[in-house]
Amino acid sequence: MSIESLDPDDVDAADILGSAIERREDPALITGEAEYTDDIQLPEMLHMAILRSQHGHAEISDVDTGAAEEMDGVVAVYTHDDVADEAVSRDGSLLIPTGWLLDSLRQVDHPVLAKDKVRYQGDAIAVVVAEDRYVAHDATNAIDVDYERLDASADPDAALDGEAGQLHDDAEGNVAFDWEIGDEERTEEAFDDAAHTVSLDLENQLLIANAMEPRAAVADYHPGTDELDVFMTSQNPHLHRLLMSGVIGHPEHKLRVKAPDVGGGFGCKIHHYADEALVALVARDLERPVKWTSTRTEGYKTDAPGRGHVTTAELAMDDDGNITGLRVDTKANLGAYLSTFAPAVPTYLYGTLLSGQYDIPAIHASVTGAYTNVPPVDAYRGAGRPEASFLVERLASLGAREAGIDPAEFRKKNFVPDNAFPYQTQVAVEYDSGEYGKPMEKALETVDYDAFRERQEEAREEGRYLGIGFSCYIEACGLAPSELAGQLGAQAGLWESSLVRFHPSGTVTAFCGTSGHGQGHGTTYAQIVANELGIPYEDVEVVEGDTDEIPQGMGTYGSRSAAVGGSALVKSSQKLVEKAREIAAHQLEADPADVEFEGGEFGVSGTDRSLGIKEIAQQSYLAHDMPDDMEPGLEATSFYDPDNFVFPFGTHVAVVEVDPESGEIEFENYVAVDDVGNQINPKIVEGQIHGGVAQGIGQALYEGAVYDGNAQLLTGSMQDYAVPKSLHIPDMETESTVTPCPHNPLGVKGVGEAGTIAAPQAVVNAVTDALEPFGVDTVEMPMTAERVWNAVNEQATADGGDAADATDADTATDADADTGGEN
Ligand code: MCN
Repeated sequence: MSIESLDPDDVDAADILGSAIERREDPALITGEAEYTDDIQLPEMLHMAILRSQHGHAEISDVDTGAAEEMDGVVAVYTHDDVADEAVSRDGSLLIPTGWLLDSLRQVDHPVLAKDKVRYQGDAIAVVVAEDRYVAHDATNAIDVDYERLDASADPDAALDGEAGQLHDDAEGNVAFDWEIGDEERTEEAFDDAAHTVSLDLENQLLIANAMEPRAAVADYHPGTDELDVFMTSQNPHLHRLLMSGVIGHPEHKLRVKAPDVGGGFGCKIHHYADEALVALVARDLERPVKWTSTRTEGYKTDAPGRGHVTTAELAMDDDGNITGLRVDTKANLGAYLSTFAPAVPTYLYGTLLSGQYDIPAIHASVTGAYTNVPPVDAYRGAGRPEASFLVERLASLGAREAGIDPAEFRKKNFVPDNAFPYQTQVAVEYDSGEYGKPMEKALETVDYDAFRERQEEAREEGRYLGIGFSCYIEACGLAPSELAGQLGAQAGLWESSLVRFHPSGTVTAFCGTSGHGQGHGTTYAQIVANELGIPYEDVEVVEGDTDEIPQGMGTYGSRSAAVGGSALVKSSQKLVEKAREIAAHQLEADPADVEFEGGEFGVSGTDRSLGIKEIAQQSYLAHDMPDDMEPGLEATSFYDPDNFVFPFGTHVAVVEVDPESGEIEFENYVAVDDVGNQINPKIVEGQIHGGVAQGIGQALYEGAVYDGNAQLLTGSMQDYAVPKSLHIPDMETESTVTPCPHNPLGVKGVGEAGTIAAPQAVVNAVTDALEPFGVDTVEMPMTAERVWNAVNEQATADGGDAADATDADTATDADADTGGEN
């Protein structure tokens, strides 16, 4: 089912919340009217380019900038010592901080410009500022760096084994942290008593975000006032302002960070990088505006990649196929330095989701964070939760196969029961609400599961291999409350803030501290505020992404904006209505308790006296007739700090056909049934699912950052890193169920990452289901044709056949018999 967009004019005001109205931001985005950071042109603006390390790991003995400085058009060249400033530095370096600490964390210095060592290919060594972008880039080539190469590794296992050499003096053995969650002893017992166990070695590969717009920044310093404006591709301007203020030593109240239109982020524009701080620093130093725009190649080398897990996971079951235990050991790649949220991603965003949708009585997970010679690794769409969901759902399919139970039935019998909510998992978190059977049933119906299994049998007879894969995912969004986040190591609160302001003429501006970059907040936030205030949708304008306009904020990531930002807007709107109610009561000569508010009108109960909220707004600014001691004006600010995370869930099902002779995979169908609580705008929800699934399919089939033995990136361009094109993504059938969140005023859960979290394991499970007759139970992502072909042939060789026989239908049928038939 595809949802049809509605013209807001055709929707009754009372129905605006929950309607699939078209996105108001799209006309500007698709007609070139949007203004991205690189579109900004300021008088006298200079351009910055960054010289980056060619090597994955090397000592630097000398950086000769002489020739670059001589070049026409070059205004300045900076190296480590030029930007060091004792006032704001440790050990003579400006350092990039991390925003999340763990007890066992070994923090390491991350200088803005490398001091005497580079630790990944792309590490910044020097910057050139020139009159022209091309001169700046050319001049970086004229800088001579003396490198002495060191052993390097992009692989966390190898780095922990000492194959990468020692990256930092403060992190012996390249161990960034050791972390665990769950009950080890109980889990051991569960495995001792198990009737069936399965084990899975898996790699969750490194992915590069590939936002359509590369990272960029323009900084403009005003010496007269000491104000420094930074326009940048940010998902969280207030957080960037706070961190940058510390890094470059500029007072926070004189630093403005504004995100103009941002062309996608997928996580990679959350973090504080050295690059944007350098733009601000040199603009202040030169007292001229400076622009830096990452090239696509630079982005591949420096945008924080995500995932990067090497894991062994085991599932224990009793005789009836009930899951009794889960044991996980993960090595997590953190890259060369700690990025902003890096320590949280493979720990609290991962380990706490390992119960999946299942009632698992014993879980234990240990995670070792490894420093390696790749760019600092951090959140990429899903961040920790896809890794957890992938592992749990792969094990669920393997467990079903081992226990001889249909994979859908196996899941259903292990779901957390509907009456168990709120459900306390064995990995710290408490799920808010859920009815896990509902999306599963809807998905089974949509794919016509029984008929599929019959078709699959028939197809196998004809030598065609169809497969179906399930993914019953859970995610956690809106990390909260702040007190808990603080106990877990966050160095910031995770509330959200909003300001709702009536103008005297009755229109409204709603400011929110989130910072959308493609999610349609301009539309959905206006729906929320219009609904709360009972005014027309087109009378509400939404402003985000500017520290000068919005009082405070935490930004957009972790699918938190609807649940946390949206709730903050509700709170401000409600405060505003309460003030308006008092003004109305005063002017209507009634007790406020007798004044009811509905559809934008304040009415005195039992009478026909009423006043509209727009009229009250006007009165509040005229201030000619206000209640005693009440201030003029009609606006309200709120901070909303949630009681708990929200836990969206769903079932995704991929149906594929695999050609064992070529290893090619074709989609027959993809069904997504998601439960994101109440939906503010079902069309936007559907769009988020589509985009998210596309990225999840990207991970399953195409994407992956590949480094060689010297930690040189081999997939450093769109020629080599396969971002899926629209033709690679199947038509999807999207459906939903609604289980409202019980603890936020909108009853919403997040949707921005759901598809990315759900899709990879649906596809892998479908491929392994298709190849079940060949005894193939695992194929590493990305499942290229070569990997699939190899999996078929390696299994055939292991079974005693030869590779040539593997794709013979008879061999397949024999293998089918050997492995006990259908899983
Ligand atoms: N929404 C809704 N009903 C719900 C939940 C959400 O109508 N029950 C709407 C929201 O109002 C919002 C959109 O859906 O307009 C996404 O909301 P939410 O799930 O709160 O996620 P965020 O807005 O916080 O967005 C962050 C999320 C993340 S973490 C990544 S990564 C991601 C994503 O959003 N990156 C994106 N979606 C993206 N979409 C685009 N186009 N570009 C990116 O970079």
